[in-house]
Amino acid sequence: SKPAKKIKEAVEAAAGKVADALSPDVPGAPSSVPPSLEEPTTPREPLPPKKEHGAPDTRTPTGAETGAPKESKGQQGAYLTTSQGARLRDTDHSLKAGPRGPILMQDHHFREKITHFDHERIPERVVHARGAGAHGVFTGYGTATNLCRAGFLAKGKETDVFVRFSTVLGSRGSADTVRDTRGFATKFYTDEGTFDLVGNNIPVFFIQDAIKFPDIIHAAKWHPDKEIPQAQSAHDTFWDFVSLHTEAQHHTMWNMSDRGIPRSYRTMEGFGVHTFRLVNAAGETVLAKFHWKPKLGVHSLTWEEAQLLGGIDPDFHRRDLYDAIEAGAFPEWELGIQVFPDTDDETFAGIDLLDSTKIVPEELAEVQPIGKLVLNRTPRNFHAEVEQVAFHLGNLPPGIDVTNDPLLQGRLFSYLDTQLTRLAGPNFSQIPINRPHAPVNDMLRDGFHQHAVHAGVAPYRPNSLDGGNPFPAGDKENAFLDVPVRVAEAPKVRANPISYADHYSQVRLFWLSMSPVEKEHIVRAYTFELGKCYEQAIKERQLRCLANIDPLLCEQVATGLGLPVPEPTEEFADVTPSPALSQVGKKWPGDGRMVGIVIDPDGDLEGIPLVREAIFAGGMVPLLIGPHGGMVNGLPVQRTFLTARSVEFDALLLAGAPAPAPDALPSRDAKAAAVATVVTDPRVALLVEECWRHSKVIGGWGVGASLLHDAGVADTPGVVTGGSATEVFTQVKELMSLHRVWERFPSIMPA
Ligand code: HDD
Repeated sequence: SKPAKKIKEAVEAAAGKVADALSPDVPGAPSSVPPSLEEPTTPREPLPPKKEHGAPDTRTPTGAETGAPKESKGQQGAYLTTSQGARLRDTDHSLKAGPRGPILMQDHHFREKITHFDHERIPERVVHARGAGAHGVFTGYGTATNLCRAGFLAKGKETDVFVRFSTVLGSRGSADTVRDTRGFATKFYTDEGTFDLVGNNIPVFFIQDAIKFPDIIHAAKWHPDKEIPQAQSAHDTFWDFVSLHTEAQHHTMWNMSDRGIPRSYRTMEGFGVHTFRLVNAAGETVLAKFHWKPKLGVHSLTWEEAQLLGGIDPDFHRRDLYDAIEAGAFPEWELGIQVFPDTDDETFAGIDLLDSTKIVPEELAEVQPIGKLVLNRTPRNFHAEVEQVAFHLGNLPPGIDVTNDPLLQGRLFSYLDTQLTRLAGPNFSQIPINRPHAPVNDMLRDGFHQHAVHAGVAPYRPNSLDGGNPFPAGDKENAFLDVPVRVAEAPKVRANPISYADHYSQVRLFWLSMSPVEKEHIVRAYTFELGKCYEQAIKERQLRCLANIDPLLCEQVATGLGLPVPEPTEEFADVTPSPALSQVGKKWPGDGRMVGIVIDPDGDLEGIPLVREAIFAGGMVPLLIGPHGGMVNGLPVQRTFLTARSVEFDALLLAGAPAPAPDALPSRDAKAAAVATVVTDPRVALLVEECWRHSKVIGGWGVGASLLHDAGVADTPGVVTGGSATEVFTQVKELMSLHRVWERFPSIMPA
């Protein structure tokens, strides 16, 4: 690898004039001399403002400051007022000409209340409309300081952050658990200016050039005539596009894998996707890709769970994030970087680092941890924080710069632009959640919703009236550095580099890196999604793409669709699988996982208090499921047989085997399920059946164990029946660290 570029001299030459102007003798000693004939070269006090320039220095607290203490969550003050502070006598009756008369135009309170309500909504994001957010803290490890001068990466340095997770395709009110990419956008409020790392849970993208973004989104969102389907990729226009525009095949395979249906935001990886350029204090540069690694590991739902949750709890991911934080199981990620030498061709191991449809396998470039993120505070007001937060890739601190990736370059335009409509004007960075924590001294003025009352008379440069302020900073003042990389002398063209034409090698790499059970899921996902398409030609065209990825994959999906298997049109690339891409086969902590415990008055409930303690001690949450609410034999019930559904639990314990209640779901289906499995309450039978099918760990003792024996599952992998309540849970906990009992998931795929 070539040595990193030395660019300090170039920068110093450019910044020399400024650095001289800000020589150390002068700052900190501003004078109040009147403007001279010359342009000031050193900062000094502006002229004193005219009296009428003075702005009110006290404000009515709005409660909108994000740093305000949690206690001020409720309404403020004892008395209701108008927006102008006048106390109100009545807000329940409009002012009318007599009790039966029409409303009077003069009812200002009525008009103010209704007008404001009429305008409560803002346009949803054009993509990533559905999301959830949380506050937290990032702590630098100091391991990146030799590569990157950004202060927030220094050892032990703590920086406030706000993270917004999202789905891409659905509207604001759509379900959380749909098959889709997830957004993972982080705002670091660093002392040197805000850094927005706007990434996804998938490290590659559908397109190589930002100019194609409207195309992929128009294809992937609902059909324009009927606005269906909502938040789905299982429809004709999506598959029409990705089968014609084959650079999308890599991202599509990730979508069809388990990564498309995460178990929780807490169990997702995050990726900055693009390659960035890092600059250290000596002005040396490297190229780097950002990775977020979740402490809990990467885990997913099963497809059936995801579908059930769409109806049972469309807010599943949002709820899971907030419940975990409020229970003290703070979600954690490590930020890591893959580092590459900043060579002229911007490639590594033959991989084009400017092509966002390619990864660099971790086996080729290790992910080096550089800091830790902990989310520890839920939003106080969803609209103020999660809805109004505005990310932008151009928000970079000194030490991190962009590259020429054409996807990144286009994003630099789009994110600023979109907020103008969404947040109604150019002053969105003054909204509390978007305010930098670094001091701001810009010359941006006026515009809709201007909240700042700017003093001074000279928001322009050069000036003499405001003492020449503000001055550009130089290297010594840690100014942002646009790395003076060489822009190739090349003709102006609408074209891609040759390397961008490889659309299949890394899709094959991903497929071959999967375990058998993950391959099985991918086959089922393609078969399901293409099975939902109407146009035969689209299915056949996508099969032709699969034929270029892997013959077994193609054959399996074609069989499921009942279509012939096409021949590949390209040679298979010779790729080395990357084990790091597989989610299966490791052990993980159980923080924040849900353990359902079925109890009934005739069950063996003696061990329950100890088991609950052990579950809490493991950082998990026990939920007692009883025949009715309130208490059962002195134990508090959190879910009833009516409100519980298996999808909420990561594991199930049975301390009882309640007899069928006469009023239990008197539907034919429920009765059939009970008969088909075992004689107990059909809703409990369904819990066991689904947990077993979804490869979750199940344990039982006493009559609970008998139920599992009667149901014929006691001797299957991941079902624990021997011993006391606490002995059963100890084994259950150990099995849960593998996430699921994948041996129970049928797969015909070879390893
Ligand atoms: Fe984007 C939002 C991630 C390509 C245009 N994008 C948005 C969000 C995330 C991403 C996480 C939600 C931010 C939030 O929570 O407010 N986008 C990505 C990633 C991409 C990507 C990882 C590729 C590597 N995006 C991309 C392109 C364009 C956009 C190529 C346009 C040319 N994205 C937008 C947008 C959004 C947005 C229209 C909608 C709302 C917003 O920006 O603030 O500007």
